[in-house]
Amino acid sequence: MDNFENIAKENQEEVMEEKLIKFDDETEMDTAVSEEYGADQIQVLEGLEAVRKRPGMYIGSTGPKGLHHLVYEIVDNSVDETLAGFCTHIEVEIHPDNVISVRDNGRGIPVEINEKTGLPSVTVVLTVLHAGGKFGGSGYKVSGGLHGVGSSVVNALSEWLEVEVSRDGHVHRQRFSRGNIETELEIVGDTNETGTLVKFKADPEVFTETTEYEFETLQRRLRETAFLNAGLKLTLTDSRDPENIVEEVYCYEGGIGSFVEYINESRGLTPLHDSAIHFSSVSGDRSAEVALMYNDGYNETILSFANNVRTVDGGTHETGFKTALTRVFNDYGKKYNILKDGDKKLSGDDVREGLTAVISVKLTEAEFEGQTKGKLGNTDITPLVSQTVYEKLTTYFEENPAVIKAIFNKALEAARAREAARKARDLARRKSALESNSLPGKLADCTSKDSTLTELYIVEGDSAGGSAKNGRDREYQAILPLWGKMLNVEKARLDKVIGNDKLTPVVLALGTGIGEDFDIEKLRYGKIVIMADADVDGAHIRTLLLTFFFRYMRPLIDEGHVYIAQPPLFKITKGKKVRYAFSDEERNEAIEEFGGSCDIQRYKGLGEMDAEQLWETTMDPAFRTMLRVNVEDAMKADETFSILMGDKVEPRREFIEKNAKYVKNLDV
Ligand code: TSJ
Repeated sequence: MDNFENIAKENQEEVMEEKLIKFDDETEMDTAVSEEYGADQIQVLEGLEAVRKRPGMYIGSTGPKGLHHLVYEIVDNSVDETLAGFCTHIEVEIHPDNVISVRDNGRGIPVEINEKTGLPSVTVVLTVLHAGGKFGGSGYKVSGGLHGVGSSVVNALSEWLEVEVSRDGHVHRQRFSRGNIETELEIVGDTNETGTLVKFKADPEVFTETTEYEFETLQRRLRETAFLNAGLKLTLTDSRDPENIVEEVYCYEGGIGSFVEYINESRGLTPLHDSAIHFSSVSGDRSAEVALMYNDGYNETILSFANNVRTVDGGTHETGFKTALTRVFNDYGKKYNILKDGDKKLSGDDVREGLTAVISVKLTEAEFEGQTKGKLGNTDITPLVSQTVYEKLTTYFEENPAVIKAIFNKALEAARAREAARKARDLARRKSALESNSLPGKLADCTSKDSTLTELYIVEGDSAGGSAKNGRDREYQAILPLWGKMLNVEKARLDKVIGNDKLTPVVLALGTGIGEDFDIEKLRYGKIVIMADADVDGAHIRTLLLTFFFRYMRPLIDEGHVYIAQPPLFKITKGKKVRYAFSDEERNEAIEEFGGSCDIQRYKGLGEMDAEQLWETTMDPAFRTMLRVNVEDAMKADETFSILMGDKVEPRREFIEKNAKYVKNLDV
């Protein structure tokens, strides 16, 4: 706590600013509080029987929550006196037998006789149920009308309640039981001080579950009140055990700035900057105050309040804050060229990662919405909050480059992490699509399910695919035609190719899955044969497929499942004699053997062969030759792929020029 108080002291400048605003508030208040407060302004509305009949309607529950609510209702009256500028110290004590006392050093509740009722004002305050504003519309502005409608409710639900008002040189006292007057208001002494003391005992007939207060619950609430009202001193004393009287003091000159520092510290988070960023502004009868601090964690904590009441579900003030925060970051990033791409923007989540913030607004007639009334609904507070945050935070960013550098980097990192997470999600989605048991529509499967005997031919182009389908051995050979032109995706990265689902049919046909999920046991074919033209396009397809297998299905390569078909380059015919040649040498040999003057056909593509020719030359296990791909081949393909598909144009052109011959020779 010592440490924490030190942090609070470092905020001297912000405190100064706040004081100035408080003065503004006060002048506002002076005109706001009725020029001549009169007891006759108090509206007499309803009896207290209703409260005892249905206590839950007034305090929410008669359990521990409702019990503690009694204390809050009383304390709120003193806080209002603070907001009015007349109270600096509030003392709360839990006495033996769970009697509560609340004492403040404000002006003291007025005691003069109220015209309408003929009763002292203080008696009216404690015995008449006030609906809505405390003293009707005209008495108070910001301070009044916030709370204080509940003091008579507390009285009604107390076995007994005593009030002592120090005012006009005297101490005035009155006692009630279950909301009924037990003694008239009487002067019991003289004093030159002012203030109000209320002491009460919750009625066990109402709070049947428990009348025992929890120190920590009251502690939390009073500390929060201290943070929300900078400079206000609150004392909590527990004297239930005379042997062990506990007293704590809560007072924060740094207000909600200290609040965010306290939250970070109590959660063990390391702040990214020395002290909270804290600012506020007042406009007419509304005010907005915001404090924020970034830590090295990943959560966002935003606590918002309207008229010192916590708005658990946020609302219009929180919306204004979030909108402005995102805008400040993006405008700053654009101005200083940190966010360069036109489309690159930080999201709200990005700029709120590791953020702790407290938003506190004060306004007349706050509207609390939603099922639990935890959401502020006043729309006119949004622009006040967003303008304040935008202007003051932008200024702060400009004036504290070191601080903003750390914060901005964190937001950028958050954006990167989010992008990476999105990609991982996409990949996971793709993976699950790749693991489905369905087979690609274009696959002409074989009838045998014995993967030691079956072969999958991956064939370039639809027409070659058609020939392969008709020429194959249906029992053991499956055909999967691949897309036609491969060069169109030359510049695409491999992951993009996968993203485009170009390779999905291959993965589905093999049945193994990819990457970490690859399972060789699920492989549906013992041999995977890549069958493509003996030209540049064909070389590209081989390179792509080998690289893909090498990177994502490595065991296929390691265990020798991948082959490259070797279609002939020439058909040599003389009369009825036919010979296929796979190289210039073989061609010349055949010509010599046939005795010269032969008919020579050069195959430019697989599509030029009919089904029978393709079977005879390339697919018939009795005749064909195939290259089994080893790890070195695949690694070379991977390298080639990197050059071919890489971003750098120069090495790619160089490579293609240098290897033009190679490529023609099927050397992938
Ligand atoms: F209402 C209550 F009894 F629950 C209660 C009220 C309990 C406690 C502990 C404190 C208070 C309270 C009320 N503290 N300070 C005040 N102030 C007034 O009621 C007050 C004083 C002066 C004037 C004025 O215009 O002169 C107006 C008000 C409302």
